[in-house]
Amino acid sequence: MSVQQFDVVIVGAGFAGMYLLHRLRPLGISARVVEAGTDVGGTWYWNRYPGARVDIESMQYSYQFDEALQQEWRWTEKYAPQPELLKYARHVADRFDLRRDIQFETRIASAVYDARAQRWALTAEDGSAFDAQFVVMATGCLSKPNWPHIDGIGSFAGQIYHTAMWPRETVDFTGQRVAVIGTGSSGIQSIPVIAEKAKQLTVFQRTANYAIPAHNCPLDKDYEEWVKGHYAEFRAQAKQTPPGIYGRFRVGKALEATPEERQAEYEERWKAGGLAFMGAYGDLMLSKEANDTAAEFVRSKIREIVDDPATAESLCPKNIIGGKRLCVDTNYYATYNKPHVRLVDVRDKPIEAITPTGVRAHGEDFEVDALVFATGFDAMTGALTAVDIRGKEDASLRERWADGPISYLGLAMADFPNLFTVTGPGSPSVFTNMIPTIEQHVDWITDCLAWMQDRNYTAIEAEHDAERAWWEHHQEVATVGIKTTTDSWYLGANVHGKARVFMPYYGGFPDYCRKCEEVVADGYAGFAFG
Ligand code: NA7
Repeated sequence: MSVQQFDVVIVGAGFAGMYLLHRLRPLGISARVVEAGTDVGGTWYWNRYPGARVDIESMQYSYQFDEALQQEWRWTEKYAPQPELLKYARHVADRFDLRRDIQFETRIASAVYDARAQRWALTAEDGSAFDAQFVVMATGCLSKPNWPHIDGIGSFAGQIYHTAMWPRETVDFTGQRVAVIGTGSSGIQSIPVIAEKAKQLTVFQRTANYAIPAHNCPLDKDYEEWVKGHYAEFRAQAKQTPPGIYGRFRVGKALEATPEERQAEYEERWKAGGLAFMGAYGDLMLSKEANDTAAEFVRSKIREIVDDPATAESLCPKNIIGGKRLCVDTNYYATYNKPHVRLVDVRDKPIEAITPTGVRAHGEDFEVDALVFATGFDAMTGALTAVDIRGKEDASLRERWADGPISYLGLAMADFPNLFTVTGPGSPSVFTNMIPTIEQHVDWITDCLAWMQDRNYTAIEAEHDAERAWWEHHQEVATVGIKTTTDSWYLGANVHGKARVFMPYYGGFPDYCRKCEEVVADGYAGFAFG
């Protein structure tokens, strides 16, 4: 196969890859997006499981780079379901004529830097080869599925699914006995929908999670009009909040409120629904005692909703609220009131094995027709280390990150010149509204390439000192408060054998953006150019 040459190869055609391609075109920079799937959409291409839906309101979870796009596109629901999100991604691809520069069904396997030529050689699993001056990994934070280490996983004779690799064909569970393993966001969204069809549903729960009702509904037309009439203002305000989401975030302390005031505040937020629940007080993630007040409120709701006291108790999370990512649900807890739905708590006694007929746990054989793994992702680093990336002097990213990642601003790594990561470890990414965060990174990378073009620079590399200093700051910020007291995918704790290092930047979107702007104002401080 002949080697295709470009200025930039972008890996991944999700929201990041698509927007980057669009931004590079006016600069006259030749770019090719290489995508493993058959279509654009990234997360929303792969995660087609029943009930998959965004957990940030659609009016916010959307691009803002093009005014006509954000005015003309119409979401139908408060929280868009996966098919609509995929439709949106496809619409953007068509609207901006992106497909002609995207190569689908091509999974990059390796990227090797030639320091003399200052170019990258990329090879795909199918043998396709690319030669590029720059590589941008737009591979997403939650894109490498995590399969648990359970004996006999390959022996199951029925249908096996992973929520993050859901088939494109409709899966019909009507009349089937189904097991779901995992109760993170994907499990919590899919369980109620699977329960509607399945004859019998058994859920294997290792860690109970907090879920706040979405109260999803058709998008209110007046609200849509109001937002569209004030989009610029609305987006600007969102940028000033730590998660980059427009909403009510209070700074007052839970511990300074009376029990009655707290109850009223939590009730109001429960009724409003969604992730904004954690915006009730400023100290919820700073003090365990404050956190307990919110956690206990949610536990009381679970006990109210779930009829069987033993099941309710199992469903009550023991961790702090907000340690793992909060889930946003529709009928999750109430699903356990259905007579054909059973919860099996595998916290103290892990699943013993997958057998040809089902799941063995607690010495019991649970016979099922279909097995759904809702076991999440090798988050933040998984999709990056899945590619054999070799920088200067054959430095391997996989080896460099064996004890946990290190990156300058989540954008670039020392010894890996001309390589950028969109929303990489060390950037706020998953703590924020992903699309605006992606836009911020893509704008930064594009501006940087334009700046280099103007000065005839051909190589850029993060400096070791800057990388180390940023990483130290990032780790320091992570330990402020109680976030890291819970095992979570933020820490890599969900993946067997993965180093335990906190990965997303916890200092908030506004501070992070300021830092990125300062770096630019300082002539790209912390980067060396050649
Ligand atoms: P998550 O949130 O990582 O959830 C995965 C779930 O799978 C979680 O409940 C895990 O329990 C469970 N799990 C993993 N391995 C096992 C084994 N061996 N036995 C039993 N249970 C297991 O992934 P999601 O896909 O739900 O959501 C990821 C993000 O996507 C989400 O946070 C949103 O941002 C969107 P554990 O908690 O590790 O004990």
